[in-house]
Amino acid sequence: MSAETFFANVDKIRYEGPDSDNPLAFRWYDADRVVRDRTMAEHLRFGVCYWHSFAWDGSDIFGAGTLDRPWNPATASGAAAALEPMDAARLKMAAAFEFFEKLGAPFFSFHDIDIAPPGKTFAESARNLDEMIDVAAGHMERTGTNLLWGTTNAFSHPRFMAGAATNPDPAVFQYAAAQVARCLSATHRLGGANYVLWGGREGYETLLNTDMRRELDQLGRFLNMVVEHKHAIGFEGTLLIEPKPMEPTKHQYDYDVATVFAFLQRHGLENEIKVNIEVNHATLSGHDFHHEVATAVNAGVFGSIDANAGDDRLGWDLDRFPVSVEQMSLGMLEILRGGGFTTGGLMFDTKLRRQSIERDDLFHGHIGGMDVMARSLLVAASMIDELDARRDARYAGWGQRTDILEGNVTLQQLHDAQLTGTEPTGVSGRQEALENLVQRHIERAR
Ligand code: XUL
Ligand code: CO
Repeated sequence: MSAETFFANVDKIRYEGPDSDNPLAFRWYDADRVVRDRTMAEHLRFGVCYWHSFAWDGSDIFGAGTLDRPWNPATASGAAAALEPMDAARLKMAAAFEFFEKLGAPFFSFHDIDIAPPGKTFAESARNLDEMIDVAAGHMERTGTNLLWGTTNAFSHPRFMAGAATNPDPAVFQYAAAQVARCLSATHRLGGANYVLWGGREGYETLLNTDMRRELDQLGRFLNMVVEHKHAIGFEGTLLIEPKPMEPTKHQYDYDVATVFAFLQRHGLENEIKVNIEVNHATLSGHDFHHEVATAVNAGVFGSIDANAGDDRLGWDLDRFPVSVEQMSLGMLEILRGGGFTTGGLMFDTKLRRQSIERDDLFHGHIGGMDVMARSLLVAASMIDELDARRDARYAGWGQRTDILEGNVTLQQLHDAQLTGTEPTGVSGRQEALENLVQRHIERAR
């Protein structure tokens, strides 16, 4: 079964340069090209997600699945519909690794339920997961693909309708804890670089029935237990919370990076957990992507990125492949300012539009996304020194006033000095000139 080919029309995707017209080639992502201090592959650390690309059939809340996915029993378009769930899971995994290898993505990510079918009991689900982890280990070894992160789906099953860690029922808390313990261990076995916690339903629909203080304390205890487990099993990857303001709940507790950082500090977790910033979640929270990166870098909790995009006209999580070099260049600039990725990377938490029904569309989406991110890296690398010099010059006056921030002067002393001091005059912020500078680098960076 694993010898089957799902993407027979596509060979290994290669770099052909910006002048290529081949839609199945990279025009900007040249893995071994050195940009500043590292190769493009090392800067970008691309990952493909299992869920939207291999486990989703194209259904939405108004309609049934549309996608041609012969490995997915839900689509009934191929062999998988007649298979036992574990055999279907193996088929799906063969398709996924064929795709990772042909695309040349160094990493992938999964939820537990993406790769292993749920059993009738937790024990059976756990056995299924363990079995599929062994299968995944074989594919990883064979193809050289690595795991960027694993995560637990504690939001889809009806038991989680009122949350997982924040559920009013401790039995659900226990179930979620068991699931995270198992999936974190599985991630450890596969040498995962990170483990992500997205609080899909850790929020509320109405405050009329919600004890917010209690729920936040439950979440704090839950995450402390996850940290304890990480150390107990010797997992050396990074734990990441993925902020999102809403959807599916009306309000999600991990609203944005600043909210998550305050929560981490309150629960003594700020040195243990970082953030996985998703571009479309940033815009849903009313922030720019680059704002969220800068906030995380400043707080010392920058971890990883889910590289996708929303739509200005639609107020929900679209998970489109990134298409805007300007938007992504500003994000990449803040990533470079923060020193780049350590364990994190750019994970395509992206899904095709449901009319893009052919299997090969998965390649077009990812090739475009990788090229946009690679080009954005080039733009960011090309403009960072010029922008940083301008930014430093703007604050140059502080070089003479270290006494203030070092705490060697009082409010009264500043008052007394100002009585005889000169009146400050402003200097131009030069915003438009800087925006023109960004455009110049977008036009010229190659
Ligand atoms: C949901 C989302 C998730 C997380 C992992 O909006 O982004 O797929 O990335 O659970
Ligand atoms: Co995500």
